[in-house]
Amino acid sequence: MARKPERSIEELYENDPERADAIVFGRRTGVGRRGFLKGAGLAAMGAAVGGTIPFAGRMPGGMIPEALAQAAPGAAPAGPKILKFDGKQDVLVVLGEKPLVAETPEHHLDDDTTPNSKFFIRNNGGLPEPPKDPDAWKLTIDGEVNNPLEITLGDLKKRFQPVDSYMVLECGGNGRAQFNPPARGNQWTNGGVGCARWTGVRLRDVLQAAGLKSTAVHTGHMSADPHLSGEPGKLTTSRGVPIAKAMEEHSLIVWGMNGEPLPNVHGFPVRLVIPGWPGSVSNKWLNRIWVRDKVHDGPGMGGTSYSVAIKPMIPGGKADNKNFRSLESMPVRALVTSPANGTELPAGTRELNVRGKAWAGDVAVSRVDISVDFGATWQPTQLTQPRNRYDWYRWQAKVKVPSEGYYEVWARGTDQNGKMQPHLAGNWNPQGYGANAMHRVALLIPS
Ligand SMILES: Nc1nc2c(c(=O)[nH]1)N[C@H]1C(S)=C(S)[C@@H](COP(=O)(O)O)O[C@H]1N2
Ligand SMILES: [Mo]
Repeated sequence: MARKPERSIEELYENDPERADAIVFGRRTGVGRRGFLKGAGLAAMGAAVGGTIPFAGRMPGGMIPEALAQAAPGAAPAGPKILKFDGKQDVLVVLGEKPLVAETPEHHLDDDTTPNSKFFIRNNGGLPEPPKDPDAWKLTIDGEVNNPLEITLGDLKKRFQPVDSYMVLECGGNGRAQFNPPARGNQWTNGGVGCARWTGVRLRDVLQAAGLKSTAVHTGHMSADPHLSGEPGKLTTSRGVPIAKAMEEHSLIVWGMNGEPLPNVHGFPVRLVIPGWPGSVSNKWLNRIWVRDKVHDGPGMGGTSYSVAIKPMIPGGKADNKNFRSLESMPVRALVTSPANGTELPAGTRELNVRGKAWAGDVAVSRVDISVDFGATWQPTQLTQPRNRYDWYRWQAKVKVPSEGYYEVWARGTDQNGKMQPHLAGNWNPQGYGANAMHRVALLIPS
């Protein structure tokens, strides 16, 4: 690789500070960034990225180093708020308190299987009171069926064949913070995702026992979590899927998460896991599946909810509901889980191991490539095949760097259809779905 003259981050900012500032602060990436810039100034920024950028000549114009999108130690007035919650390690970042929403920082997704103690939380309402006798919990299957069922969890476990499966659960809004202008909703970075081993029965087996009528076209999922308004019986969220997705062998009704009963916050005693699609279809605290003769219309269905624009719309503009379709399979995403963003490596490091995870909704991941020179050159990584369908892929690579300085590892997943992650979130929509820009991790090798 040809060495280009080195350029400092200060210089980058000096050329056009207003524009640089607008780029950094035009997107809402977290707490305290503006305070950090104003208070600590350019010197701190230089220190934050280590002063020199060996591949600066290959940096796309106006690109702000990832290091600036994170709080510099000691400089930010307020860092991310860490969740304190029974059963959770102190690693989740709070995105909302009422309802409770918390994401897992990328480097805490380094385990092959995400432990319950690190699994992200997305609630739309309150937490229901956990039942004393979970096996007495009742689940109703009704609507377009020949034999409506009312079955206890205890009977469900006895009557149907149990299944165990590693599956990714990802919030439909994962990546939302990448949108510019900002999209409405929880500002997920990349951590609205986890991969657990789920234990349950196939939804298909249960629907078949109820006997689907020929008029059955969609499911509607109902849950016991109380609405934030306090209004009794009002549903917080009630999503559903076309019958074909419900009948897929991987769509499960589960009670076990990584060998334990579902924690209350994840839907105790029973929930759906409908993999590959926005996490919202996987209703927690499940008490009824209403089989419908039309697309379900519960809260969270229709309009721009969990939907993406069919024809691109003007970013920040007014949405035309007719131009929206429900988001089904989630887009491809690769995450660097080690090293962590902002890691200072030992002086003299010239080669490092990089690893992470990747998944692509309903389809396979065909490759993950990484770059340490701002995308000028890419190298393939080694993919470990999933343990079963809908498990995530684990990937790893060794990369070389030519000198000390500030680097970014960029990771880019490609799915089996050749669809690749973009540099920036595309297809803007008001509620911010489908953002899957490449993950970037800042690294510093001191001299
Ligand atoms: N009953 C109920 N189910 C729900 C939700 C909810 O608020 N209530 N949130 C959904 C959303 S938007 C997501 S992304 C996943 C999150 O699951 P988790 O909190 O177990 O990680 O649950 C889904 N199931
Ligand atoms: Mo979600």
